[in-house]
This record gives sequence, structure tokens and C-alpha cells, in this order.
Amino acid sequence: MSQTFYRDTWAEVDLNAVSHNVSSISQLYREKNVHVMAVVKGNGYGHGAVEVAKTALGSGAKYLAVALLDEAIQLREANITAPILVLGRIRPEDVAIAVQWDVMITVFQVGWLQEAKDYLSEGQSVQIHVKFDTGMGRVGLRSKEEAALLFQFVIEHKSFNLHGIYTHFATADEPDVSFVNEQHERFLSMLEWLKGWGIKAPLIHSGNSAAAMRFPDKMFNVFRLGISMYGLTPSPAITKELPVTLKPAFSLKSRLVQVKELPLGESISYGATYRTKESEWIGTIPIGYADGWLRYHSTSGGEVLINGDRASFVGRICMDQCMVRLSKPVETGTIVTLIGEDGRDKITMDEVAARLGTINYEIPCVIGQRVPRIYVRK
Ligand code: PMH
Repeated sequence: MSQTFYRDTWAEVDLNAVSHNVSSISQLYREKNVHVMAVVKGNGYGHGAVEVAKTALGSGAKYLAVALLDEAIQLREANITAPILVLGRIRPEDVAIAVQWDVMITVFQVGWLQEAKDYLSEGQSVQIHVKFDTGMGRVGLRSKEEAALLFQFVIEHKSFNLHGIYTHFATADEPDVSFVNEQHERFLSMLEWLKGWGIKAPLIHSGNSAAAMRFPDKMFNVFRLGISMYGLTPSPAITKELPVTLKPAFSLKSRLVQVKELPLGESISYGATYRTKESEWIGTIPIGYADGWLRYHSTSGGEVLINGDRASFVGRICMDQCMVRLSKPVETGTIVTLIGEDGRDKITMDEVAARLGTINYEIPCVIGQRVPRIYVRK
């Protein structure tokens, strides 16, 4: 849902780009029975969870994944009926809420199962995906001893319904593939060992975007597609070897609210850190750090596009506004592209991420809720 808004700054999310990305990546598996689990945690990496989820499902994804139970409920409240997996640990006392909303959960601790059991009533059962930590060091079963205890408990208690087994790669986006191979081998050996016990799950998954695009032979029957569904590359180091052309879905736009000519030596913004070096045209943009547009954009050489021309931030970024130096006067109300294409030039998410010394994932996630997302189909 595009909300009503009264400000001149917005994020434009191209749902056709999402659709294109999901279908092109699925195409890599067209002859195989491998399905997409669309990862829409963190409000769909800042793009809008509900809209992206609906688009992904409409483009062939079969499952959804989120980090939190709250995020799963948000999708259910939007009448999304596809299977949803919560990737993070939910509280044992909330297990009946997961059942009530028909949400699958991630488990990896026998103690958790023992506690959660008491919160399920007679006849109630919850769908679980058991997570193995094969090298990410975040959450998951680390050893066969731990796994034996957990699976023994699952076998003995009908209230836990094994629906999936999975793991997560730490380095699938790096040129050196040795650690991916190691994690894959560890996971295979766990699966083999479980098979010896007669334990099988309908869904087995390990891959994220990078793995799904680079290592099709390592995928099981599902992969969890996050960043590249949004049209972004998992890491600049592997961009060239990707087998699909991704279309970025997210642009960030605003409109100039004031344009003025300042004579030599005038100062701009808090601290008066910038002084005009000659007579300069200065434009004011209504976005600031309360929108997630951090002050660092102005101290790290950040630029925007205006009528296809680049303009640099000058002076400190304020809470709700910031200033750029224009090469020539333009009309108040002219569109400013902070992320995305404008005519002959574009500012990519990777450019913005590099400016902040971070990764593209972080950028749309931190664009605040105060910035409305508007949905387009280009
Ligand atoms: N599966 C799990 C368990 C994840 O944590 C993530 C992304 C994905 C799949 C999707 O990965 P992709 O976006 O690379 O395709 N998780 C995170 C994270 O926790 N920090 O950055 C990305």
C-alpha cells in the first residue's frame, strides 16, 4: 500500500524489477525442483515487506522468510497465505502465537523445545525448521551430540513437526569458495547422519542469493533469496560472474525546496564548516539524518543527481534537510535523485554504500519509515 504523504522526499520501489529478479534467478533452476523462499525481513530490506512478498509470490516464489514473529504476523495481517519461516529464535512462550498464525519457526536448542512444549495445548503442533551452524557462528546446532538430543525430542513429541533443515553460508559472496565448500560438506555430513536415523525433512536449504546464483549444484530443494531479489549484488567482488542481469528496485528521490545564489565567503549549515569559495548556487533538499540520511554522506564526498548533473553535499547534513552546491541555477521543485537513475547518470546503491564504508544491504534498511515508499511498475 502506498501511503498518503505530504512531503517531497520518497523512495520509489519498482515492483517489476523485483519480479524480473525473482523470475530470472528462478530460471536458473527451471529444470529442477528447486523453489524460492523470498527473504522479506527488515521490512523487505527497507523496500516494504508486504508489497515485495506479494510480488515475489506472484513471480514464482513459494515461501517467505522473515527474522521475527512480528514480521510474519504483519504479512498474515496483509492476507498473505504462503508458508512463512521465521529465521530468528522466537521466545518459547510465544510458540502458540506461531501456531495461531500458521508460521514456521527456526529451532536449534533442545532446551527451547522443552520449554515451548508447555505452551502448546493438547493436539497443537508447530512446524519447525532445524538450523545447523556449519560455520556462520550465529545460531544453530554445532555438533551431532546437540543434534541427537534435539531430534530425539522432536521424534518423541508430536507437537513438533519437522518441516525443514537448513544452514547459512558466511562467505558465499566471496571470490574464494573454499569456506563455502567446507560449510557445504559439513551440512551434507549432518544430513547423511540424520538419514541414518531415518530423519528426513520436506525442505532442505542452505543458499542465499550469492550461493543460488553461483553454486546451483550445491542447492537442495529451496534457496533463500534476499538481496538479489531487490536487484542488488551480494558483493561487488562477484558482480562480473553473476549469471543474471539484476534490476535494482529502490530509488530515493526528493525535490529542491530552495535554490539561492550565495556570494563568496558565506557559510552553510551547523558549525559553518563550509564556506563558499566564490559566488555559488546552493540547493536545499528536504531529507536528513532523521530519515536515515546520515551526516557521513556530506563528509565523504557524497553527491546527488539533478537534471542528470552531479551536485555535492556542502555543509553538515541536518536532521531534516541538507544542502548541495549546484553548477547552475535550477527551479525550486526540481527532482533530486539521491539513489537511482536520472537521465544519463545513476547513483547506485553500491556507490552510496562505498561512500559510507558499508555494504549495499544496509542502505535501504536504514532509510527511515518517515520516508514513504511508493510502488511503481516500470
Ligand atoms: N537466510 C538467512 C538466514 C539470512 O540471514 C539471510 C540474509 C538470507 C537468507 C538472505 O541472504 P541474501 O540477502 O544474501 O540473499 N541475512 C542478512 C543478515 O543477517 N545480514 O545481512 C544479510
